[in-house]
Parts: sequence; C-alpha cells; structure tokens
Amino acid sequence: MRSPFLFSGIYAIVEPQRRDPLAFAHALFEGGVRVVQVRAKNGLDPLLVRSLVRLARGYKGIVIVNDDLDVALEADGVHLGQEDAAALDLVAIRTRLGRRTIGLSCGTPAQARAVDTRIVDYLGVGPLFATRSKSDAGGAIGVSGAHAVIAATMLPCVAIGGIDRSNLVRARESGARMAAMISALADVAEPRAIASELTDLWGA
Ligand code: TZP
Ligand code: MG
Repeated sequence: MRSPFLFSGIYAIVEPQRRDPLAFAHALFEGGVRVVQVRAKNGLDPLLVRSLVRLARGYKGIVIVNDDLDVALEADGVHLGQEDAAALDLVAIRTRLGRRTIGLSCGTPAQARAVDTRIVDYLGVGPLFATRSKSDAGGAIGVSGAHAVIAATMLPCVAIGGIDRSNLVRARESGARMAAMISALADVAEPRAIASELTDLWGA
C-alpha cells in the first residue's frame, strides 16, 4: 500500500445520488470507517471530493474515487473495474497518480493472478453475495469463491457485494482484510451507529 493507512475494517462506498455525501461520510467516519470510496454514475464533482478528503483527514481516513482518473488527483486513489483497467495503460496511470492508492476489481483467481502487484495496491473481490447496487456485477461467487481469489494474490483484498450485518462474519471467513458496502450503510436511518456496529463486528 503506497498511501499510509490501516488497511482493515469497513470500506464504505458513498453514492452522492443516494444520500448527502458529506453528511453521510461524516457519520461513517464518526462510526469508525477509515476508507470511503465515492462512486457516481453521472460524474464526480472534484470540489465534493476535495471536501471529502478534507473531512477524511480529521479521522486519519482516505478517499478513493471510482473510475475517474482526473478527479483521483484530488483524492487518495482510484478504484477500477476489470473492463476499465483493460482499456487503460496502468503503468502510465501509476506514474500519473504517484503514491495514490490503486484498487482493481477481481472476480476470479485468474484475474487476481494477472494483476501487476507493482502497480495495483489492493483488490476488490466479489460479488460475494447477491447485490442490487450494481446491475452488471455478475453472479455471486460466495465466500469460497472469494477465498480462492484472495488465495491467488499477495495483495490485500476488500470483499464486496451484498454484505450486511447478517453475513459480515461469514464474509470475513473469505480472508478479506476489509468489507465494502453500499446498501448496508446507505439504507439505514443511523449510519453512524451501523458503521460503528459493523466496524466492531469486523474487528481489527
Ligand atoms: N461491485 C461489486 S458488487 C458492488 C460493486 C460496486 C455493489 C455492492 O453494493 P451492496 O449494496 O453493498 O451490495
Ligand atoms: Mg468502473
């Protein structure tokens, strides 16, 4: 990991169209989340990302943006999907992003083995369980499928897809260092309380 942060716990994905992103991220950081990814279908506002980074600094947290390499320069890193990465020159991206974090989604051991670990810092592994937050996420690979992907890499992994309070402990059995969530955090009245509960449940 090039960015100095503790790679463990809950990885929150914030979609600005779902909840007011600054208030939501504030609640999540208060609840113990240290990594927030901002994901927006209709483009990311660089000013919002700058504000989120300023907020994160008060909690020793980091902000990663989904896909957008220009806005990533305002943030602590970028997360890319397989298709995004296939169309890009990752060596050039590493040069451009410097020491910022680069994450890549992987759903199979073969994809994990193909990752250049000199360039990519962490893998997003899933979907673990069925998800309604990403229509093209593909079929669930389950805990054992995720375990196989994680066993195929030396990189730290973030489990993702349909994770909530009911299956968080099972998700941890995959060997992932972090658990990423959208709905389990966004669809609740008290995100701070849920973030705190999930952070404790995940442990370390
Ligand atoms: N990538 C794989 S599954 C997923 C993404 C972005 C969506 C996760 O959302 P949720 O609501 O936590 O299932
Ligand atoms: Mg993408």
